[in-house]
Amino acid sequence: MPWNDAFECMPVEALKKLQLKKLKETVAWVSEKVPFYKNKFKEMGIKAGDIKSLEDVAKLPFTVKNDLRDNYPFGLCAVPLTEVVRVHASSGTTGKPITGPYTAEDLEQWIECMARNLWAAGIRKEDVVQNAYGHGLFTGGLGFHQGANRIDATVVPTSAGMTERQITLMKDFGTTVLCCTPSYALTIAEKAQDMGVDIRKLPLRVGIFGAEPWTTQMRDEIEARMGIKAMEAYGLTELGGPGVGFDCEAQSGIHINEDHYLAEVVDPVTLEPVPLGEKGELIFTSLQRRAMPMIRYRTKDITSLTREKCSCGRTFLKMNKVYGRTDDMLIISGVNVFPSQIETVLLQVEGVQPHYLILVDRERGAMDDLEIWVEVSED
Ligand code: DLL
Repeated sequence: MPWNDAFECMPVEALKKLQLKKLKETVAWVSEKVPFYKNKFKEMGIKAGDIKSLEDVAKLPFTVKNDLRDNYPFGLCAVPLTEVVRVHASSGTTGKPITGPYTAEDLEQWIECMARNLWAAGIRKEDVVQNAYGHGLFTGGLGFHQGANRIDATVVPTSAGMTERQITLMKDFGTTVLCCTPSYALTIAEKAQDMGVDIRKLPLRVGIFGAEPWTTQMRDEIEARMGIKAMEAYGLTELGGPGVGFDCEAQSGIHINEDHYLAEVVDPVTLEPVPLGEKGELIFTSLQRRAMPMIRYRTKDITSLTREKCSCGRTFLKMNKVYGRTDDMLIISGVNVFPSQIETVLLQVEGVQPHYLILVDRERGAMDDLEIWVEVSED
């Protein structure tokens, strides 16, 4: 049974009606409160009343990371700072960070979404949750902390790093759940091996991993090495951090919290919507966030959406694993290549560790040289 079946299992028609109501409210809210959107809507001749169906979202302008940078720190806020109770941020690769402000209601919504994520991974009051996501401006640490609190589990906020200590505490405290990035999970697994600790023999039974792209091959690797079930968390600072999507026991896609986020996939070049099932760039409109709502935010994440009936009973759309980012894509001799495709092939080779380096050399003019350096296992 989901954490909140009234929403998570809502019949699709009712869910769409709810989304439309919330979309209208959000559009009205930003056109009144955020000069950036007010001006954009004016330029494009859009009025809040023009939104009559969910498809009308396509009439709205996109928002991109640069819009957040240009309006740093609080230019896109729809409320005065006195109404903001928390600010998270993510470091951009260049220049100013991206800010993520929350009102008290936004925080409550986030906690609810995180509780759904943890609950779907089978976490209950009896669990000991070692939270090795970074605590601080990054949304992972506090997001998981509050979600685990909401379901009354025991939280151990180790934060990321000090890997030996992670393993010692995992043993001493009888940790049953590990939350961290998938790459850090592998670092922990390797360190445990060096320390002569067999994680598979510890009480650890599930991990909730996210914050970076990882393939199903990597998930299998983590599950085998740690003897756990590896579950997923997806989200981004601009939309409130983790809690945008999570996978369930079926592990067949990431359910999007559709009562809070309206998802679309568009062709990254033409920006035209693509049908369900086709790959493209994932776009989100927040439906309830009030401090800094986002209209058609371009995530740059490449994936596809499906609305198949899920064995868990949830009706929420599922997104496939993030295939790559439009900005990670390499073009090798004219062919689009994502690092995840290389990873999928590498991890089928026996003796290869999931650590690799991709070198693209263009010194030979028209010919691209692609070299892959891999790490091999000790034996
Ligand atoms: O990574 C929030 C988060 C924390 C998600 C903990 C999950 C767990 P940012 O630092 O703003 O926020 O980075 C967001 O990370 O656009 C994706 O490219 C990537 N990402 C996040 N989750 C996943 C995932 C957090 N499950 C960016 N799979 C996003 C693939 C992911 N990529």
